[in-house]
Amino acid sequence: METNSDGTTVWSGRVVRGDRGLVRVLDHDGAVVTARVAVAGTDPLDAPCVGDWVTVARAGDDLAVEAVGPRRTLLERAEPGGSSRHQPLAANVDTVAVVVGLDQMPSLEKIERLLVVAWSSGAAVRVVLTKADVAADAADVAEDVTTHLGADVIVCSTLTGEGMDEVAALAPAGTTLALLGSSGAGKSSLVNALVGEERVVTSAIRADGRGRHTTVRRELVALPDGGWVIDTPGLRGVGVTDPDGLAGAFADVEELAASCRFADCGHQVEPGCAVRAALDDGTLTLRRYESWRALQREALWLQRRTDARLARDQNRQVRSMTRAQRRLRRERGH
Ligand SMILES: Nc1nc2c(ncn2[C@@H]2O[C@H](COP(=O)(O)OP(=O)(O)O)[C@@H](O)[C@H]2O)c(=O)[nH]1
Ligand SMILES: [Mg+2]
Ligand SMILES: [Zn+2]
Repeated sequence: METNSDGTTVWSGRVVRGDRGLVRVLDHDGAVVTARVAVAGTDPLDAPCVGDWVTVARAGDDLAVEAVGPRRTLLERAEPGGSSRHQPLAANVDTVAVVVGLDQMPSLEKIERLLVVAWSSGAAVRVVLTKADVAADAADVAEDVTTHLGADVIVCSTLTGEGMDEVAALAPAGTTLALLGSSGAGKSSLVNALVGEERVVTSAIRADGRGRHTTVRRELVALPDGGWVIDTPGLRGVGVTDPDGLAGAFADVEELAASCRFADCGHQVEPGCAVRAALDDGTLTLRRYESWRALQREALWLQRRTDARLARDQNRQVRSMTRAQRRLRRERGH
């Protein structure tokens, strides 16, 4: 902590919770304070989010976030419905666990989408299949996910404790684990099991088997062994933001595509297409190929929209600058 000549004190801490205009920040003494966000900027990505390291200035009773530290990684999603604005979910994450409840096993495509979002963050990625106690075929499902999605899988249960050591090993001291998955998947239960006490509210599954929204705000929790875990809210949808994110989630397909004869191969009719060859000999399933194409289309479409918006914003800025300059010249009598 530093004290400035005007009596304000400045210290740094980590955002444990984000709300519009206000954040909760954990300081070095383990106290959590509420600070207003004084950082300028209109892009939601510039606002401090859970996991950010921030500088907070205190002047009397007023606490304000003055600066957001550089982010090593950023878990973000495009808001569903084709918005070109990205929403930050968690910053400075080392590992993203895509959490899937074995009781309501989603389609491989849904998991693939979550994997693309997870890989786009720049963090390491795991699939955590939880509620193993209710599934007779947990091992088979795990093998399916590994072979079809190429992801490393942990099977666990917060009820029996099975696999929980492996989950805990995802957040060693000094590192941050983020849990990503749909509502009711079992994320908050994992946080509670890692912490060893009831820290976040879990919800009963509704009679129709669908989860309910209970974790209203994202929350970062410090673990007893020095690691951190971030419980993200059950998202109804996650849009992929970044075509490059597909490289992690579809490493197998992208590797094939890289060995096509033509660099701009469309994988349709081109000779020497390694992707079509793999489809023909069965090493690549049509399901995975089509999933790859669909997510790629979505990411590219969104990227074009984002680029168009950025260009628009920039044009607007240039126009208003030109106007200001013209006004200035007029006032000076030129
Ligand atoms: N049988 C069983 N139920 C679980 C397990 N983990 C979570 N649940 C239940 O699944 C429901 C949703 O869990 P919750 O942690 O709130 O999911 P979240 O929405 O992803 O945070 C709750 O009723 C939990 O009690 C588990 O390992 N085994
Ligand atoms: Mg929850
Ligand atoms: Zn090809």
